[in-house]
Amino acid sequence: MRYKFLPLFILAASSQHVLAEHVSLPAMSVEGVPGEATPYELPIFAISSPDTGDLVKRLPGANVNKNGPITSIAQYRGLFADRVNVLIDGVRLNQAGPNRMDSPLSAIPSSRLADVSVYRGIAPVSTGIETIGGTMTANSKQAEFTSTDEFEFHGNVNAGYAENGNTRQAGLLASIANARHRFQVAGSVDRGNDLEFDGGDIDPSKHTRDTISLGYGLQQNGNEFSLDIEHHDTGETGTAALPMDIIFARGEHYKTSFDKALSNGATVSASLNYQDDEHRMANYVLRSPGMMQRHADAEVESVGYRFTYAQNNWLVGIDGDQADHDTDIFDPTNTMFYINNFNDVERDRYSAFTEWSGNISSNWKLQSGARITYVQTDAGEVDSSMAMMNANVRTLRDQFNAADRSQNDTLIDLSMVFTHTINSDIDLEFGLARKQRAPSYQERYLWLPMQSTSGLADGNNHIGTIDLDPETAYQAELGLDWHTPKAGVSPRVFYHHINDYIQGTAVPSSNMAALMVSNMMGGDTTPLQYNNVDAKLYGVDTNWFVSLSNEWQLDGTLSYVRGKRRDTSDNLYRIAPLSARTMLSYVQTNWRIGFEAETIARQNKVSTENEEQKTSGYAVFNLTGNYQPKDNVLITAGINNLFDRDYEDHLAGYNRISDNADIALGDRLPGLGRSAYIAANVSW
Ligand SMILES: [Cu+2]
Repeated sequence: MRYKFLPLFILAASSQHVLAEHVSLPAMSVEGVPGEATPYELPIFAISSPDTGDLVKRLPGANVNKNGPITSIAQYRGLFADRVNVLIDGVRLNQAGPNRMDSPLSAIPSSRLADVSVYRGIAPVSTGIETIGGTMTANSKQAEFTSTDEFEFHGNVNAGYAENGNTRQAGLLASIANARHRFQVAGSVDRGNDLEFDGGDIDPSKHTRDTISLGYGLQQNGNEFSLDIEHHDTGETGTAALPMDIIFARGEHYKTSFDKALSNGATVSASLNYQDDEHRMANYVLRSPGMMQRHADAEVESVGYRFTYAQNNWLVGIDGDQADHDTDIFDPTNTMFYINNFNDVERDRYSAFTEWSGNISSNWKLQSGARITYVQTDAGEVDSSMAMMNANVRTLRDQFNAADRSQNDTLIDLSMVFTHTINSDIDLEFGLARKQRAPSYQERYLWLPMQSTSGLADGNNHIGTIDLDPETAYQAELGLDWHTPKAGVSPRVFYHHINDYIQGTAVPSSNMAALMVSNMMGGDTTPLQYNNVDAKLYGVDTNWFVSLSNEWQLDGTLSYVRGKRRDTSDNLYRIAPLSARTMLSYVQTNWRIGFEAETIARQNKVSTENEEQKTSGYAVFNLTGNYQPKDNVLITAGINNLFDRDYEDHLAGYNRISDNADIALGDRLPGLGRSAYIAANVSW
């Protein structure tokens, strides 16, 4: 059962009917609202953007760091990038790009999306390895088995247009299935020109992306087998907050899984996935290069696996993955030039977990888990053509190549979440956890001062520290779910105490070679070096709804997080400001209109270490409507940023383009201007 706020409940019921395959419309009576489900799933919304990140932003406590139109990096309660475990169709993807240009959320276009969700608060250990910043999931639409031997043809097609950037998107799912076999094909096309704001154009912010996938499923006597192959291809796409733009990011993902129900009531599951991705980025195709033309070629190859055994209240499993990364930088005007940015980098994880969940008394529930993980990282020797002429590059290269680059970490995660039912309307939740994360390969192996920083986009050159320690977070959570048919609210208060938090700190003056090279590479005289520091994050987030009458509904979310260093008086970098979404809806059986306010506070608690700029508060208003002329047809339309408000999203990066006529170099990138959109969704 899902906790849908009343207006959204109806919207979700109607749109899900359209989105799901041949499922009869759920009854619309609302008698008692079930408690909040785990994970908290977002009712599917009018899709006005190709970016799944724009839906993630609607989850309580969640936000996205946006380095480009389809390069959203998930943020949850102030932690982002490698700290948040994002599962796309159940798989944690690795990124070819050392700056997350191919972020996990970019792998799933909104036109193919079935749902996005977040495990609110402490993520169960079974949801992944390294879940220090929680777990989010995004799943694509899947065809279903039918109930007879007869093969049936079903499908879903949707297409949308948004005025801003002349954005076009379409997605398709078609299937032939009976009760035993399921064949499906899915695909999508996304195109968009440079986006506009009240003061001009955001250059470059065009995007292009195609995906296609083939899937087969077999079910028989309680056993289920599936095989999916996905090809995705992002073409020239702007990332104005980063030093280069995407030329392409493409590859194949393979996934197979097998589930078997045993006669003793247990279930065994096994899955295996493989990905092979390649990526090129350049600073001279979608922007003018300034002094130096550069492009970089990056690739990742990875294998992941998972076996679980579930019986009664117990779940035990082993899982892991192994990833190989390479990135090289070139100069198109000088074939002799090269830099091994990352050479033959490996990051392998081996993990085992156990989880127990169930009732410990009539009104107390417990979900508890423990996980142990062994992380092994290593990097090959590096070189650069610059080492011949430049003694400092030579020094950094020789130091790196002489160092012991092979590193091992053992991580232990523990979690306990108690839910206490006070009465049918009120649940209390209390959780405690210890979660760990091993350093990323960028944090360890970035040997030359550069900006390959997993999408930080702070403009600072960074260098790695090979022997960094893992981060250890102690997390506490207190929550309330109050839910009646007429109103509901589910606030959560949280505190994270993080030891050895990994953050760039000033490169010491003793490291002359790094300081000199940093000055040469983009003129950053104050580069940062990844270091273990101490941090804390705390805050509150909630969703809520009130049904004012049969037709008028009010609902929203509110998210607040404060992130601070504990070893200095500084703040953490790129923390979402206090944000609220409030929607007033008028709901009828087959149509609905909503008026939404996004109110965002200023962010003046910024990181001095990362030279972060403050932002002002603002409010943006959106108008949205749905109309369902027939059971299987849904039309959505609306206008985002109705009053064409000019604003700066604190989580957008800074403009890195010197030849942008409308935005100064180093200014924060503006939020999108007004955009009217329309989309249609048809199922059969
Ligand atoms: Cu890239």
